[in-house]
Amino acid sequence: MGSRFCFPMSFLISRTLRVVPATIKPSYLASTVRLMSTSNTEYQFILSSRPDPSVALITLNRPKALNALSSPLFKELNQALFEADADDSVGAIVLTGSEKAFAAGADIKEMKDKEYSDVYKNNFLENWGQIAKLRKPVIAAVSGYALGGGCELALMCDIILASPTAKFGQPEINLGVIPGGGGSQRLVRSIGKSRAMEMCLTGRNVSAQEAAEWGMVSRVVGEGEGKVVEEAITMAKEISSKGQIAVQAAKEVVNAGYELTLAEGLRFERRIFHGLFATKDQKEGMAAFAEKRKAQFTNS
Ligand code: CO8
Repeated sequence: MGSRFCFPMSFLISRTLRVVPATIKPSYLASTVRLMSTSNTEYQFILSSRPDPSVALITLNRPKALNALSSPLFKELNQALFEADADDSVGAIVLTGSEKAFAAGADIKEMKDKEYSDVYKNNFLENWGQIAKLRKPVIAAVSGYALGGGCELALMCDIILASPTAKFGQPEINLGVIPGGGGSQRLVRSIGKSRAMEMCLTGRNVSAQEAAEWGMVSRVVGEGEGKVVEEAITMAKEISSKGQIAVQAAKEVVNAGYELTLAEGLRFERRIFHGLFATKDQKEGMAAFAEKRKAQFTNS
């Protein structure tokens, strides 16, 4: 099954090796990256590693700007996501930031002097939503600020785990604009109209606990530096241990539920369910249950 990413060949060929800045605070994340990185590519604004052969960990890494999302950062992020999605050994992807900030929004300093003609003509933000098109599941591990584009980036992921320090918000209203990365649309579907309106119209930050009560995040993970990332990696490993065709199918049908009527969605789910009977993993999974043994999926 091919990726739905569409990158010009020149972009892939012209990627350059860059050195990770030495300013990263020694932490669980940094040590994870140092010890377990298997990626050949080094980046300036992100870290990309494999904490387990089956898990890609991508860490936003602009600490001085609280991981503000810039065009160069998104270029690197899309490349790392593309590589992980295309890597057969990877079953799931974890996206995280720092303890202080998952991401404090789109880079306001990059945007402040842009004109309508620039943003319209160059289709600003068009490539900032690629993460939502991946076939493999993406888990956001959020600590600290997830504001504006940072909140929207988390919402583009399939599962959000939050540390107790996480703060979600859409403060664009304070800048004279509105969410531009799908926040207004995904929030309505995630937490309902009234709460989405409150977030978009007041710009108020929502705590991790409140976000969990509202169903915006799966759960709040116990305290401690790196805990939420550890938990996300454990979850990613668990997902990777399943048959990958069924995993991708499950992601596809859940996402289709965003777009379809109930009748259409139910029909789509049933058709995909039927289709899985053509896979060896279905035969193996059901035989293993009947024989009281662990299934050995071959992703075929
Ligand atoms: N853009 C650029 N720089 C930023 C941003 C940002 N969004 N957020 C923080 N920074 C920079 C600060 O300018 C500061 O830099 P410097 O040291 O050079 O002055 C540094 O990061 C540290 O920030 P603070 O000193 O402000 O740190 P505090 O702990 O005092 O405050 C806050 C932290 C509350 C997070 C504060 O920095 C803040 O309010 N940031 C802006 C939050 C915001 O408004 N975000 C929304 C931006 S608009 C947007 O996201 C549009 C979305 C478009 C779609 C994106 C699709 C993915």
